[in-house]
Amino acid sequence: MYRLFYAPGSAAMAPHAVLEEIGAKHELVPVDLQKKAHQKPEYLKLNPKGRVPVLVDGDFVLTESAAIIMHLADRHPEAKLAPALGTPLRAHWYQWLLYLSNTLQPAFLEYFYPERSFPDAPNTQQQLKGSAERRLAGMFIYIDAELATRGPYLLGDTFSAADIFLHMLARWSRWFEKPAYRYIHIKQLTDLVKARPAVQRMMKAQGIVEQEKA
Ligand SMILES: N[C@@H](CCC(=O)N[C@@H](CS)C(=O)NCC(=O)O)C(=O)O
Repeated sequence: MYRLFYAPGSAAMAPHAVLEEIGAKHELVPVDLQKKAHQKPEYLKLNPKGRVPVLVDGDFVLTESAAIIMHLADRHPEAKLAPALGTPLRAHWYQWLLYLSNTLQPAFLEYFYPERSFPDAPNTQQQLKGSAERRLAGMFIYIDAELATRGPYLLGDTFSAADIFLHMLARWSRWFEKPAYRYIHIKQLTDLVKARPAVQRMMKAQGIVEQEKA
């Protein structure tokens, strides 16, 4: 039985949706970020970085949302969330997951936590948020163009856990001047992901209500 330490709407969305896709038995353990539960000593023993999500499987502990979904996809190949090892499609799966997690995700973290870079400079924090949003807009343009030629999924006709990760990141942009769902091919992909019963179960369990800027 897996245990997933999570906070609603956080980087735990993708691992949670993957657990639902797999149909694996799992327990959700809420971590109250408002109450700083992620900074308590017992939580830091699990994840010294003080972040959600954490996946626990017996004695095995895994952090980093992208690593968690890669591991789950490998352990449950029957769910077909990753292409076969050693194939060109698998290589492109790595390419997308790494791009999403090492380029888009850090820009989102700058957007959400600008005070960590500039603790005593509110104006500079605003500039950093603006810069993160602009850089993310460039990334959305790139992803949308890729999807236009090779969609509807990141791997063409093949749905994978990378699409679930993109759906999570796209949601994080919902208050941007131009959110990810305003890019036609990204919207097409996220609509397909949202229609999946596993993703709907994740959203419901996390109490996430879709809010899209008019
Ligand atoms: N690279 C990490 C980032 C995790 C992360 O930053 N999670 C955020 C929520 S989306 C968090 O725990 N924030 C609490 C904090 O940083 O204090 C991952 O993908 O798991």
